[in-house]
Amino acid sequence: MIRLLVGVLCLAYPLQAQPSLQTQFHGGWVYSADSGAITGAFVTIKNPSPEPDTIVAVRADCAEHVEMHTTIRNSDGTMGMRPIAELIIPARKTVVLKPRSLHLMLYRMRRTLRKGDRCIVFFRSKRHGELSAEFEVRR
Ligand SMILES: [Cu+2]
Repeated sequence: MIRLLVGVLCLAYPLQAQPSLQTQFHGGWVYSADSGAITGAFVTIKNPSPEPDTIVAVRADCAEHVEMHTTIRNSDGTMGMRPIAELIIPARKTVVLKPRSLHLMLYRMRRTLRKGDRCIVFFRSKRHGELSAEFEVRR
């Protein structure tokens, strides 16, 4: 009986331990947008693992194309943005994507999104493969 119990625990442990160390996505939200338009999306990304993780690609069910962007100050003082190929989430750290900072750009919306609608965003993580998160249209 004890041997059986140990066997069951050994099988169960990796299944329970893995998700807790996976990169997590919290509070994802997106601006409302018309079909075909461009919009912005934001989320808090938490890496509970002792190893860094890198987001190398993003896609969404509601848009034909998604880019990760960073915000920069142009030489004339105005704000601009540019795509980034990778987003590193350091070990045991949280990275916040928010307006006028790091963000996601959703291009060519496949449908009109209004407040309360949802969009599923898929993040390709170097360490964990494809991870999905539900984003809600907030405003
Ligand atoms: Cu942008």
